[in-house]
Amino acid sequence: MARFADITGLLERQAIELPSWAFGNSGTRFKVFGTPGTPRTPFEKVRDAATVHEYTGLAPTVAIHIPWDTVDDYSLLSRTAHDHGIALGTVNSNTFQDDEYKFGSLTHTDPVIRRRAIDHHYACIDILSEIGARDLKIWLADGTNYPGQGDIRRRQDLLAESLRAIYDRLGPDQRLVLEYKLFEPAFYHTDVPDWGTSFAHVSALGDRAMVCLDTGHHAPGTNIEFIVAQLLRLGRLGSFDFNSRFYADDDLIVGAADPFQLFRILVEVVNGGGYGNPDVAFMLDQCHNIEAKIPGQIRSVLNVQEMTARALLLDRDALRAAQDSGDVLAASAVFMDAFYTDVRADLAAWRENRGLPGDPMAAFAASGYLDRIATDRVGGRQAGWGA
Ligand code: LRH
Ligand code: MN
Ligand code: MN
Repeated sequence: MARFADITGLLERQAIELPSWAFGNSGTRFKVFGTPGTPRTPFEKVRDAATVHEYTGLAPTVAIHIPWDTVDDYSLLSRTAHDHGIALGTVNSNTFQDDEYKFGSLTHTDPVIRRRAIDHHYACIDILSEIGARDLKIWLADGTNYPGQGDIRRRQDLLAESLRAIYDRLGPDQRLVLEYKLFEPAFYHTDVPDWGTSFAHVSALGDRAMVCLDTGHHAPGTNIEFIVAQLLRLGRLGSFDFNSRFYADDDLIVGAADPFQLFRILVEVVNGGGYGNPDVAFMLDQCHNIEAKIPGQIRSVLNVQEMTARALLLDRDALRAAQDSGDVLAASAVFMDAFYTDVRADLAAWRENRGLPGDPMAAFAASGYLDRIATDRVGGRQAGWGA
């Protein structure tokens, strides 16, 4: 196995984008529990995201979601991020909470509604230009609940047309990233349900259109690392939305439900040249419904870092030799050795060498930040739904 000292240079390259909505209150359709100190504005969300970076050195950018993070002055939001040591990243569009999109947005049969949805994406591209970020991420709630409710084929054609209009509006340094999701809120069919559909659309658009893989958006038992390998092979893996799930789109802390799956995914990322590669953005897409949000995000980026370190430590030469000689058990042993390697002490020492706290969770807890925001911020709002 590689030694930890051999991978420290690679670890330096890790950057994980945080979702602004992780810092706001969120919940299920049964209850949204309020948390003292919840950000009241996008500026306060940015401040909290910067705190995660301050303690971990892992999260230099924060994604925004429009209209949840609508502000009068995006340059000011961007400057605020810079003042706190981070930058704004991906702009997420949102056509899933307005009444007019009840039957679809980019796939709607009414050209007036489709136009409105396209215009929303144009507004997002303008924000992207203003903040100097690269990626427009599109996730659509479009779909139907009942067989016969919509014309599946026609909706694909309308989607292709709408995406073309959006893609053609991008600047030369901007990308369109299309996220897929198997189901929810539509329960019968979703217009972009899987990687193949996303791949078909982005391939038709052009080189700057990519697929976003949200780890929570598959059927149970799906071999996600296979999809990772395939998309990297095809040069279309644009980004990850990391989170973990037990049942549906749970949006739990990445690496919490199935650390081994996260390891397997990261092994494929490294194998396929996706690690340290600016074309493949690592992002979180999570909500912290019952746990504290900032430490929830700190825990999450640390989980990704730990599994990345283990994936980088994998003895690829030994693995290849075992694979090529048909030694199934030796191959499995090499693979599992890397997975079971406890890298926490090495990572702590490495952090301290870089002037970061060896234990970011403990250092943050001792900082008093949560008490301060609970006192200073009164009247926080929900992260997204209804915000
Ligand atoms: C959809 C999704 C998508 C949205 C986010 C809030 O389930 O994963 O990425 O933008 O949740
Ligand atoms: Mn997502
Ligand atoms: Mn999701």
